[in-house]
Amino acid sequence: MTERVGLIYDPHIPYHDKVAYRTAINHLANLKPKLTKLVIGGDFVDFYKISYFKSDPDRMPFQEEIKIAREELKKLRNVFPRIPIDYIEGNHEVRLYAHVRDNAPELLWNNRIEDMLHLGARNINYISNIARMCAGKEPYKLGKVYILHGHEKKVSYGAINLARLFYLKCKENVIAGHHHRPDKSLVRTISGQYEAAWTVGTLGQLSEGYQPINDWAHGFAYLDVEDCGDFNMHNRVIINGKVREF
Ligand SMILES: [Mn+2]
Repeated sequence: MTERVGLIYDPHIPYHDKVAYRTAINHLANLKPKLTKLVIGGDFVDFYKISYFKSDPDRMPFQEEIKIAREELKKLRNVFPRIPIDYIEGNHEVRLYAHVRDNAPELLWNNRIEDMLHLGARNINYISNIARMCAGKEPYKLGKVYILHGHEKKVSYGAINLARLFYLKCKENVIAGHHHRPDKSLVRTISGQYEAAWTVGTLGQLSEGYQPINDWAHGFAYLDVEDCGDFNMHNRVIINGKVREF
């Protein structure tokens, strides 16, 4: 049986692009055959107010960010009521851990992101690739392709050949987000194997104050994974509200 896995990256809720986010979710919800799994690829929540970077005092309070993130996770679960949802940690999720560690380390045990976002109640499985690798395990993988957020390995923000750089860092099939820019790269190894890397676009806003000029694009993806682990990647961009192949 082929698994069909939806992939959404970087909505940065509550600062998501509502049209792009809704377009991606609707598209994934209406696929035929249907999704058998959904993966949130990280930076689902922005955690703006607890960033290391200086924050704009006019932005919404932290508790409001959390409230909206919980509501969006509840809505997402309602759209996909029966399939597994895996949530991979991004660098913005790490902000919660880092904030508590640096300001109230005694409370670290009682401030897990899984609890704060009510992931248990939504039956959403939280995965940290960094924690897995520190424990000697592989990062999250679907068939023969690794699924990263993208912060697990330093790749220059100014990279031109973004997907190729990810491939060169990982040296196996890999999909990542984090850079908010879709890209792809295919290589053929000396033994004749094909390997590839993809980056997926963002569902956040395309103009953030910290980097107003950029070549970000809205996007999402889905992946058909065969029993043998071979897979077909469907990377998509959203341009003028329309979903396009990339
Ligand atoms: Mn990120």
